[in-house]
Amino acid sequence: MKALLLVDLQVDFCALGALEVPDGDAVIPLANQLMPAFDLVVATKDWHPANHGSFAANHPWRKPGQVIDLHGLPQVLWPIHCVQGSMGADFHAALHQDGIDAIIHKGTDPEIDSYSGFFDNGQRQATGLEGLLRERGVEEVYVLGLATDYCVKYTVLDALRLGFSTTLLTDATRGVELQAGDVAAALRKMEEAGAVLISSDAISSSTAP
Ligand code: VGL
Ligand code: ZN
Repeated sequence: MKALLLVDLQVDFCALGALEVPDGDAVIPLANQLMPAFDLVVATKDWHPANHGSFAANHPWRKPGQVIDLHGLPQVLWPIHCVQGSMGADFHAALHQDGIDAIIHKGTDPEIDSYSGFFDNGQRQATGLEGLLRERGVEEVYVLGLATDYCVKYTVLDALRLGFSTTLLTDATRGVELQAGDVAAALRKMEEAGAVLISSDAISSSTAP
């Protein structure tokens, strides 16, 4: 069984969003096109409480982009984004939500961030994504979404670590690129860990009727 993982296709990561990923909107039509080719489609949502520790605004005199120690883990500080129930946390309006079989929420604990769709950044709490995939007999996962150098990267690395055969759809992901070269480094790291990197047209054409 093959699953498609849609990582954080939310308003705040798209154009004019609070944590805008450059050209992030470009992945939405690709997600829509790919969904019907999979047995299972799971979407993750970054889903933070307003007091989340990853928000610079929750730390006096801190600014987005700075790194702090958050309960023992290095934490990049971000603008307030994807607050539970806010419009910024909604899926992008053009995403075909009918094609989504399950939604996994992450980043709900104010004390720790969760870039991966599988576990928090300390690998302490599972989100339920692994259980869902195992229950449905999924062995292969295909990943797309936002952002390449954060949530996509850690989702891919965890999927590989858990033994899923993992493919990144490179044209259907965009990065934050806080530092120049972050996206290239993330791609390299995923490939070194065993991910297959392909362009999404390889899927659409091989599964077309
Ligand atoms: C993300 C930064 C903070 C992501 C989420 O989806 O990549 N990045 N929260
Ligand atoms: Zn976040």
